Amino acid sequence: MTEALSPTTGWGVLHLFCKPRPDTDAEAVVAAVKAAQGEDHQVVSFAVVGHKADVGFLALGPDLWRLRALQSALQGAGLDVVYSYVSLTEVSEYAAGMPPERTEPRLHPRLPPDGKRAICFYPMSKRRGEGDNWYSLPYDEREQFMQGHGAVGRTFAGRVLQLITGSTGLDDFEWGVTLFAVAPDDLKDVVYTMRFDPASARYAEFGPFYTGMVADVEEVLSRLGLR
Ligand code: 76R
Repeated sequence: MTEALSPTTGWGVLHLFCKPRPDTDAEAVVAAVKAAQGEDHQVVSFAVVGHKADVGFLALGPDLWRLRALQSALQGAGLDVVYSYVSLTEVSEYAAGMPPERTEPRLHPRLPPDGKRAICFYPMSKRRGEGDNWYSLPYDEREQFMQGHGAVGRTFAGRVLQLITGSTGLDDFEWGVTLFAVAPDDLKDVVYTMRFDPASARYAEFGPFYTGMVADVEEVLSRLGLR
């Protein structure tokens, strides 16, 4: 076995968005997911709605090699990866002062959350424009913005769980945003509401959005007609 490559804090996170081929082997997909689970490694499966993909996997855990092995096994099972995102779990610098019972679930989340079967993923960055440049603001101002953001976010408690994973230097945007919600319109509501919050209104830039339904990998493949 190759020696594990792990972040010093937190876990690796790999979002894979796939499409089946005519020769996709559903049982091999199930086996790939099962093999990637265990010893802190988790894989959340979801059916994707819309043309961008058919099935999505959110894999996370300490060893990047193990995430890579999942990608290879899914490809070997006949899935084409049509989009992906690489990031690491993190505690936001503005949440660093929170007690461990608040920060620990950010670094080592247990997924998927109960009762939140609607999922969306999108990558985002904070703007670095000539006028509005997040990174040229003093810390206190950024902290104020993020306190406002957190206060708006907390009004969605119980309906939406956010998983913010950092990707500066790792992938094309600065964070992966994964939202788990009770109902699909909770996703729309939280993202729309955030658009008015200055941290997003002035400073957020977004990549493509992927939406789906969380279920066991067997169920996702059955619902796609693959088994
Ligand atoms: O971790 C915490 O709960 C503390 C408060 C908090 C932080 C620090 C928080 C709460 N967020 C934080 C950080 Mn968030 N969040 C987003 C988006 O679509 C958009 O406009 C933006 C995408 C949504 C929908 C959302 C929802 N958040 C961040 C960061 C990191 C910034 C950094 O470190 O510089 C990003 C990129 C980001 C983006 N946020 C919440 C929510 C919700 C629903 C909450 C309340 C969560 C809760 O109470 O558990």
